[in-house]
Amino acid sequence: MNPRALKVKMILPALTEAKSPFFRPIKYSLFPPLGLASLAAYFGPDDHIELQDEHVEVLHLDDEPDLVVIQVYITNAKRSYELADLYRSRGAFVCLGGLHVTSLPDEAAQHADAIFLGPGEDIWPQFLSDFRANEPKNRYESNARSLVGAPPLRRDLIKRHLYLVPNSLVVSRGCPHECDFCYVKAFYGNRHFYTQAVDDSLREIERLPGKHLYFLDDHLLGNPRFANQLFDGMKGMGRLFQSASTIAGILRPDLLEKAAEAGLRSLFVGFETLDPANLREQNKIQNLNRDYRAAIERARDCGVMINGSFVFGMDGDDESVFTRTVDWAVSVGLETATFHIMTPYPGTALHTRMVEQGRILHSDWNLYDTRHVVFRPEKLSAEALEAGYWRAYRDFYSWKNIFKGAMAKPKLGDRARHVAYAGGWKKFEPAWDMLIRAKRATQMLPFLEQILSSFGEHRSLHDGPVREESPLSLTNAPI
Ligand code: B12
Ligand code: SF4
Repeated sequence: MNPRALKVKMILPALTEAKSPFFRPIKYSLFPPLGLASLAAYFGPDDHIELQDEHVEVLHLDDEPDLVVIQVYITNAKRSYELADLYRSRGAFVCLGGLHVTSLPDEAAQHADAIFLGPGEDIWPQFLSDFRANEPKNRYESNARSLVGAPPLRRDLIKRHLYLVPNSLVVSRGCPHECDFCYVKAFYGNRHFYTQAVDDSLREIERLPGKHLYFLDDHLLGNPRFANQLFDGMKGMGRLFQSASTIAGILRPDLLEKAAEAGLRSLFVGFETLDPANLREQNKIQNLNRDYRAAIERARDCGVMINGSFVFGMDGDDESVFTRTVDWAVSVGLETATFHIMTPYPGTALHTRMVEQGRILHSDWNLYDTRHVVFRPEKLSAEALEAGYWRAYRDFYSWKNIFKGAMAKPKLGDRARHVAYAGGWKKFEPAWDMLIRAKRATQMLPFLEQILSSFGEHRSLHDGPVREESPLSLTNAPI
């Protein structure tokens, strides 16, 4: 370890390797590894960095880097540790950080030379300076919660052509709320929501080519003052964008209109459950007494499509929850919906509660993917919960329900558009997969932009003739 140029390997491992026959390209080829690209920005101009994302490429593991940097989240933890052990056996210095390391540092430490807890903007430059001085510590814990002065992320290291949404960005971290099942408080601690300076966000947007943007922020409308200024700055940029927010964020007067004017076309929204007792149990109090239907209609009036997210398996859920939820989502005309089996991530209040109640079934992190039951549900068997989850997806995306959902909309044009969007995601998935396997993911972007742009225009289309459009709602899809 000396001031010489470093050979660095940065890896985002995947649970299912890109070469596996079980790999679902469409889901995993959406977003580039922004976390690693932001850490890469702290290296010097002479350092040689290779960034590999196993979700979209086969890792080559025959190299001999000085430093290996691995991002660990829950479902890639096992694979991360395998890779870490491999590189350590070759003498590389291995750093592990990210959400899972923060939740379970002692587990991660067995596979690392240094572990990193929390966001990297303060501890990563500190480590690099220690490392170059031959004095690396084996544990770094982040205290700062600020993005001020953070260098722009190294987009040159991202293989844009492999992603459907290369123009992903984050302008804030965390979320102002504290839902019990969510990673946010476990990762960020008590100061769990902060934003960039608006000017930095606008500069980042300007670096991105084309029209389409995906803000991967947990709650883009979470700080109304910041969001207002951001949308003011974006007005006239000709962008189309997607992001996530809450029902309260949508219902707030004026903000959504401003967002739509700046180019917002779709929002991922956590409805989670239709049962107020479940909301209280999960501390999702910001959803209590909110009119879900009014929020959906308001979004639609602004030309913003909603991907509703729902969680199954809370203590109030019994066998009826699947049909009730799907029927409701269809009745309000949601174009796309994402379903999850409740999953207690280590470090969350939900996990603590489940451990205290002796309800955790196992710690096979590969199965903590929100598609498997890893705890003992209250009013359902684990089998019934898994079966109901798959049935909900099948039922929601059945042609019968797609047409029924379309009929929930008063205008003819909106109905046709609904069928195109909702049908596009599930029914045409094999065609998109083919393109992705051919490493041409970005070639789908113009289609996406065309659709998003027509969605925003629908307010002025009234009941007139509907234009032909591609049935695509991919980036409104479940992540
Ligand atoms: C994009 C995304 C994905 C992408 C891929 C990941 C990617 N490209 O980064 C895809 C679509 C593949 C994905 C899949 C899944 N995801 Co995901 N995903 C996200 C999302 C929305 C954004 C990630 C991001 O870019 N953040 C912004 C960057 C800047 O932050 P960051 O990545 O956290 O990096 C910072 C720190 O973590 C830290 N850091 C990270 N690594 C390291 C390493 C070192 C050495 C250091 C010093 C620091 C450090 O420093 C970085 C800068 O501050 C997050 C939610 C979120 N807002 O973060 C969920 C999230 C990470 N996903 C999550 C989950 C659960 C999943 C799935 C299991 C869900 C599912 N139902 O399928 C699957 C996994 C599938 C599988 N088979 O493995 C959870 C993780 C929970 C946990 N405890 O691990 C999150 C937090 C969502 C949530 N709200 O629960 N996901
Ligand atoms: S509102 Fe969403 S992002 Fe915020 S804490 Fe709750 S689940 Fe997490």
